[in-house]
Amino acid sequence: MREMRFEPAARAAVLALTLSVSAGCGNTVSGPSATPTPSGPTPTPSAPHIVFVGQDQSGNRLNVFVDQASGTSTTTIHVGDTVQWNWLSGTHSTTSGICPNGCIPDGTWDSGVESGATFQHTFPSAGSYPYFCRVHGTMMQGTVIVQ
Ligand SMILES: [Cu+2]
Repeated sequence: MREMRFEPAARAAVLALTLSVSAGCGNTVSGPSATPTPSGPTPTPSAPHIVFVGQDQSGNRLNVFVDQASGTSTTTIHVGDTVQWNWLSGTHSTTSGICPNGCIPDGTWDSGVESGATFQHTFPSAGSYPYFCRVHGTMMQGTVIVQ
């Protein structure tokens, strides 16, 4: 095995690192070597798509869902993406289902009635996912389109 040679500066850095690690009293070592490595076949997920709940883009408190990107109640994402609803005012839910004759939850997701909350749902399959607010019903609906 070939002998490793360090420049004096590198030798000092190694010595300093060794000292700082050994001074850690057995606690978990932090730093570059402690960075967890993602495991599993799933690629690094993208940041969630944000939908504002209870406030329009002008800051008016309304019974609306407003997608941050589209500015409408429709959110368009890709398979595997996550939507995060951020409650900005009022008391609402994000509940999957449709409102033909009263709003019927379909069980795909339901935040429950909340205020000042956040709620996330990840969409593993393509499709169109309508949702509504349990408090405001047909007045307050949105759609997630997963491509
Ligand atoms: Cu509502």
